[in-house]
Amino acid sequence: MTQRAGLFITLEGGEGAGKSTAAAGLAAKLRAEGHEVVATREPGGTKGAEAIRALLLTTDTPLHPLAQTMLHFAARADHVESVLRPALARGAIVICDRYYDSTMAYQAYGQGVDIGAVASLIRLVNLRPDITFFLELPESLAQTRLAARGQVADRYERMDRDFMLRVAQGFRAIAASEPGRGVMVDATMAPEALVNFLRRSISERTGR
Ligand code: T5A
Repeated sequence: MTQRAGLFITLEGGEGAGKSTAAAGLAAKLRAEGHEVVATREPGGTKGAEAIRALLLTTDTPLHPLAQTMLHFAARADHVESVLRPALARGAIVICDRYYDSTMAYQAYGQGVDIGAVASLIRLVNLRPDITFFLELPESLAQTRLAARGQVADRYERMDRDFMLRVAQGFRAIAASEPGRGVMVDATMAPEALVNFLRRSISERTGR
């Protein structure tokens, strides 16, 4: 692991758990305090990675789960080397909406790709978050939120309930295996309360 001046925060969770809303609120709060914040997402965050995102999320192109895994890591490699590492080196706070725990939860736990293979790709990327917030929301509430938002369902949003339960189990297993960085979050909180909780946790864990 390379030394860095910045702080790397990731948000994880199932569909519609409120990650994007919480990430935007947290970024605004930290910026108002005077921090340089880079708010980004995966898959995506660079021109190349956004192109890969389009391929991954469309339902038009069937892709084997192992191919999806490698595409997620191809996008991630570009994002890490072009955006995340430089931002952290200059001291920024990076907030990333999904990161490699999503590949472990969705492709390994959810789609059955070998856990050891995903772990190898995580080692290859070699950039560990300082804090990962795992947002947990009962599936029925997530469905209500997504229905209210009313967008067309992508490749993963079309998966069945059992898949979503395996993904949730994956996130819980990752959080339990890395208590130093993983924080489970009750995502039923209202947006403002949730952002305040995240901000307090960062302060308690890092002193920043
Ligand atoms: N994926 C991703 C993999 O399979 N492997 C990988 O390695 C990676 C990186 C990405 C998809 O790719 C998969 C996972 C995903 O399926 P995406 O569009 O980025 O696609 O999907 P999500 O990250 O799931 O984004 P969503 O927008 O669907 O969900 P969010 O970000 O969790 O939820 P958000 O904030 O958009 O909120 C959803 C709705 O709920 C409301 C919002 O206003 C919105 O309408 N809401 C709340 N309501 C009440 N209280 C709160 N606290 C609320 N927070 C949000």
